[in-house]
Amino acid sequence: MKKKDQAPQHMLVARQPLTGSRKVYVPGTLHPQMRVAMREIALADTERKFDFGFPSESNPPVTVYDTSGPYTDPDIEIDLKKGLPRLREEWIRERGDVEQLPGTTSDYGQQRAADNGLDHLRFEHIAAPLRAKAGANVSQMHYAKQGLITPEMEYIAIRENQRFDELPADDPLRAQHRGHSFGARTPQGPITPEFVRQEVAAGRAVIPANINHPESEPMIIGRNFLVKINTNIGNSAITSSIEEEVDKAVWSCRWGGDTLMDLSTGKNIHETREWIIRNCPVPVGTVPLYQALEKVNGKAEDLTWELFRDTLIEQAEQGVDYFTIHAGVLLRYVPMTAKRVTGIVSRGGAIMAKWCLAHHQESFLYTHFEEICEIMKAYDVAFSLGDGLRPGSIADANDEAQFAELETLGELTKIAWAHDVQVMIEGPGHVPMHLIKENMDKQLKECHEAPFYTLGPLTTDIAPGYDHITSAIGAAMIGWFGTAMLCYVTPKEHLGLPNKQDVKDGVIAYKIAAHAADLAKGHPGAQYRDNALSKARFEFRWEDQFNLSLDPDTARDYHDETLPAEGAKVAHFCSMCGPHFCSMKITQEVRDYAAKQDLTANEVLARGMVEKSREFVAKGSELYL
Ligand code: IRN
Ligand code: FE2
Repeated sequence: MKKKDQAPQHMLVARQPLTGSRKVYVPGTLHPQMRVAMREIALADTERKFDFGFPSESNPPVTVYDTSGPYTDPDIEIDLKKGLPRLREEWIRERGDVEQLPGTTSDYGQQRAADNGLDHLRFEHIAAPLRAKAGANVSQMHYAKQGLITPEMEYIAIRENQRFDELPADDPLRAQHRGHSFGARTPQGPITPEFVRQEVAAGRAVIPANINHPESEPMIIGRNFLVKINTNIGNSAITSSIEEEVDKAVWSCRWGGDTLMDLSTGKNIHETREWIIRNCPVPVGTVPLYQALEKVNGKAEDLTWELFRDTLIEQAEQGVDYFTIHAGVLLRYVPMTAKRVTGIVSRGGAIMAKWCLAHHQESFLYTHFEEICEIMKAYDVAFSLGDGLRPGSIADANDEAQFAELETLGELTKIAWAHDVQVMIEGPGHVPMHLIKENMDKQLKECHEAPFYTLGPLTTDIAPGYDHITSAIGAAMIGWFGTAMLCYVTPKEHLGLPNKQDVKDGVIAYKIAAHAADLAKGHPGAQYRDNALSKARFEFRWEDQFNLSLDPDTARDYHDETLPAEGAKVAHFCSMCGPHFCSMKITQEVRDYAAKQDLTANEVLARGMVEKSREFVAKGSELYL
């Protein structure tokens, strides 16, 4: 047996907290047994290096949203063969509307593993899956519409607030710009559990929370909340092992991935997914059509509704939280793509287009949509209605095929909502900047404000190797306009399967886009971290500047490349300008000097007092440490 196929029992996943950070837990009020995980970044005191008699002041820690799960809590033991602690299991059972199925989640998978001689890939502790009792609907939307605030909803409210609501009103770091939210109802005060409930009931937000994925920490996708990012991982037939995929999953959560899609298409699809779901602290999505296609050996025309249905149930029982379903690719839309530069670039879209043409029939995803809803509500799987006709090039952006499909997705949204099934809508693709806004406006209108979830969009086609950047530009814009979740793109897009470094680069690029959008929307609390980091930067608290950043390791490495000495971490300059040209150092000296003289800094500059400035220069050079 090849080494590659060995079970990842002793796999090394990143376990240590991010530097300067520790895990903190905030208890619930409605549900006091609940503990909401967050990350707290400790900061150093502000010390005045100039001898003007100013006292040092302390800087309280900054709390930030944390997607890394139990991996960054050194007190929690993790065994990848057993999976993560089952955080939501009790909440789910206490609702009294589920039953345990006979057998294990993965009778199918276990059998397949045995047949293929892959016994070592069997997951050790698979609980029997849960399903809604006959006639019950276990979706968060169903509960929300009934007026019920679930523990998941309270968890989310606390999590979104990031303890910002606990800060004193006069905390100077709370100062923020007003923001412009293009009609989103970005709350100005703290987010309440009741607000979460209302947004889910109205279909404006989605909580992906399959009852068979109790390991995941509740999160919300909606334009009145923090903008989220999705990461894609998954092996293909050609490369990558289970071990690498689980490692990438944990890695993407570490850097801020809010949800994760397993897009595996190769062998061992079921086993790979089992390992990922059991060890994943964020919701997991899939495109079930990929596995269905594997089952018919890649022949799209051999797909049937029955085979697809069984695949949905198999994955729902395993705990997949949302399904990309390309139900908007209708037979009559396929010819609209004929004159495109890049035709159909969606894998799922292309498979369905081929099926429709081969049978000259309407897509079974469309004709059986109500039956799909029945499956979704028995496990609380959310729809992510796929954009099978998204543009794959700048030339094809906003064309007839794309918008025809969007209209159909709006029609399907209404059907899903009638079943109390949660829905988000997938969007493009490749779109130049001036055509982006139209996408958001049309989506809100056609899809009745269901959350938009977009792939980028890439704002130009000419930078393969850098498509995390071409797309983060579009993602920041569309996030600002109201997109709820941004699907990351890695530097390997169009070129190959991403490795760990690509995953991290993609995540960070998208965290930047999402946060930039939160700032522009005026999301309460978003600017606090910028204020804290800028203060640290201005005060030459280098470690704090690193630790408050999205990627402390890279920030530190870059700094240390030129100034590796420990002493440089308190120095009042960096190698960019050197000691004598640091604008921030000079500004601080001006301020301190002025305060000493009882003048404002402006007055010092405006008066141009020759004598004073001579004295200042002389004194400054003496004072510099
Ligand atoms: C997101 C928005 N539009 C597409 N996506 C993602 O693309 C989707 O969530 C899934 O991860 C992947 C599906 O790709 P195909 O099958 O449409 O190419
Ligand atoms: Fe593309």
